Amino acid sequence: MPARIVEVREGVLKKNDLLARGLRERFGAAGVAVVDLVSSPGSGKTALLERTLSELSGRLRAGALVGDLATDNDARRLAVSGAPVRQITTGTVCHLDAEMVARALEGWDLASLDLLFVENVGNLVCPSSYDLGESLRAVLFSVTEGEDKPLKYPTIYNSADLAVLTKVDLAEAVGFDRAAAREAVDRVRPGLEILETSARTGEGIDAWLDRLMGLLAGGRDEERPAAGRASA
Ligand SMILES: Nc1nc2c(ncn2[C@@H]2O[C@H](COP(=O)(O)OP(=O)(O)OP(=O)(O)O)[C@@H](O)[C@H]2O)c(=O)[nH]1
Ligand SMILES: [Mg+2]
Repeated sequence: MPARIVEVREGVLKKNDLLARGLRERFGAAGVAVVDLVSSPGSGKTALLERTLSELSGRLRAGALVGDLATDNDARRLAVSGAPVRQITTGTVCHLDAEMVARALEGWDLASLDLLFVENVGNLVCPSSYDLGESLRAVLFSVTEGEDKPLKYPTIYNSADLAVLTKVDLAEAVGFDRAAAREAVDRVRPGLEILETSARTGEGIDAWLDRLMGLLAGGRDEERPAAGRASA
C-alpha cells in the first residue's frame, strides 16, 4: 500500500480513538454501560435488541442507537418497545465511528440510562477497527451463516468481548455444527465466550440478560479496547 494511504488511514483511526476515549469517559461519568452489536447483515441484531428491550422494560433504563446505510426501519422496530432510540444513517459508510455516535447523542441525557445499545452497520469487516467507547462489544453470528465465519473474518472476532450465536431455533433445520463453530472461534480467539440465543423462542435470552446485568453495578468489563481493536 502506498505510504500516503497508510498515513491517512492511521490518522483517521487515531482521531477515532481520541474521540472514543472521550466517549468512554462520558459514558463512565454518566454511569451508562454501552454495548456494541456487530455482525454481518441479517444476523439478528435488531431482533435480539427488540427482545432485549422489551424484556428490560420496567427493569432497567435502556436506549439504543442504530446504524444503517439507509432507512430508519430498525429504529422504528426498536422504538416499539418504548425505549428511546435514534437511527444513524451513514450513507455510503460501512461502519459507525465515534464521531457519528457523539453526534447522535447530542442533547441526550445519558445519565437517564443504565444501558445504551449500539447496533452497528451490518458488516463483518469495517466496524472492527472503530472503537465507539463501548463497555462490551458482542459479535453475533447466526446458525444460517456457516460455522467458518470466524475463520474468514478474524478481525471482528479479535475486536469482540463476546460472541452471540443467534437463531439457534433454526440450528437443526440447517444442520448447524456447534463443535465446528466452537473450533472456528477458538482458532481465532481461544476461549471467547459464546452465548446461544434465539430471539424467536427466547432460548438463551436469560443468560444474555444476566451478562448485560453484569455490566452494571461495577461488574462492567474492563474498559479498554479488546485485542485487535485499533488503539492510538
Ligand atoms: N428463526 C429466527 N429468525 C430470526 C431470529 N433473529 C432474527 N431472525 C430473522 O432474521 C432476519 C434478520 O433479522 P434482523 O434482526 O433484522 O437482522 P439484523 O442483524 O438487524 O440485520 P441488519 O440490521 O440489516 O444488519 C429477520 O427476518 C428476522 O426475523 C431468530 O432468533 N430466529
Ligand atoms: Mg438491524
